[in-house]
Amino acid sequence: ISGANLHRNWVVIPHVTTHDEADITDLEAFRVQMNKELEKSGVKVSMLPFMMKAAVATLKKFPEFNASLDGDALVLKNYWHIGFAADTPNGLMVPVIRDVDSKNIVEITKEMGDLAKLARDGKLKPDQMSGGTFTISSLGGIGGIYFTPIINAPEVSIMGVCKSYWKQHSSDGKTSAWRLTLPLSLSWDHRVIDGAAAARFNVHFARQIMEAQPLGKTRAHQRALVIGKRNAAVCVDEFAQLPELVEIARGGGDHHGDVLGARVRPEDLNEGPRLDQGAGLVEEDH
Ligand code: CAO
Repeated sequence: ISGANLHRNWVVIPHVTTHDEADITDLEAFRVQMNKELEKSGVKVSMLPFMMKAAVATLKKFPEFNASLDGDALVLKNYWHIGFAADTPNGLMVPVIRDVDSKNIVEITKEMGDLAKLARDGKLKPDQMSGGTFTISSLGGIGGIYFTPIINAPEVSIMGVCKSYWKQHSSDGKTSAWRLTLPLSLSWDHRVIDGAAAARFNVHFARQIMEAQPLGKTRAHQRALVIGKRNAAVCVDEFAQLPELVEIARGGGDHHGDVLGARVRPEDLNEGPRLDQGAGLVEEDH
């Protein structure tokens, strides 16, 4: 089904792929803990929804990646509809989750499950596969280390992720530690994006994930996760039943007011990283 589109995109778009890696050790521990708490609800969260949140945070910082090329005009999108590649008996399909910025991890997980099932059953409607602004193609459940994902036009970039693996990292050349490492492969349209921007995009994306950390020390705080210590995507999950993973919006204002849809007590936030001194407010050039 997708063969003609893939061929056209490969031929028409000058693709370049930039590879990088992200340390997901802490995020994976958080995900495992979250799934234990969600066990009874039947929801099982995979890495992909976290990747989607990290993608939105990164796309907000690099808007030219969340765009389409219309003739010679680059149209920047101020919404974040993220497609995900799904492997189906009928071949590759790309369902789209709309407004990922305003959905929490559990909502994204459920919608992804529903869309993936529709895709496998051949029941996806055209509007469920259109309007995407960026795509993630995950082979993480299968294997591989790096690959070149094909851009899903009219989008101008796509993130490929492969299976995470344990790798020894050293920050000083003297000591080292085993870290769970996620390979990233970002393909980008060279008519729109240059190599330096693509490398910065990957570094920022990886940092969103790497710096993800629970907000505080108590049980309630540990359900709260910050993605990006001092930047856009701050996920907060308060009391167990229905985790509220939210994003602190960019822009000014008191950060408690910026927590979208969360029921978070200021004291919960204050025990964590100094959100009041920058989360979601600081433009940091990682
Ligand atoms: N590293 C290690 N393990 C990973 C992982 C990663 N990056 N990503 C997922 N996994 C694990 C999951 O945790 C899960 O493990 P458990 O069963 O032990 O919990 C297992 O792999 C299966 O995950 P999944 O693939 O079912 O779930 P997902 O949310 O990661 O992906 C979907 C969902 C629909 C994207 C996937 O099923 C799929 O179709 N992938 C193929 C996409 C594809 O074809 N891309 C290529 C396009 S170019 O031709």
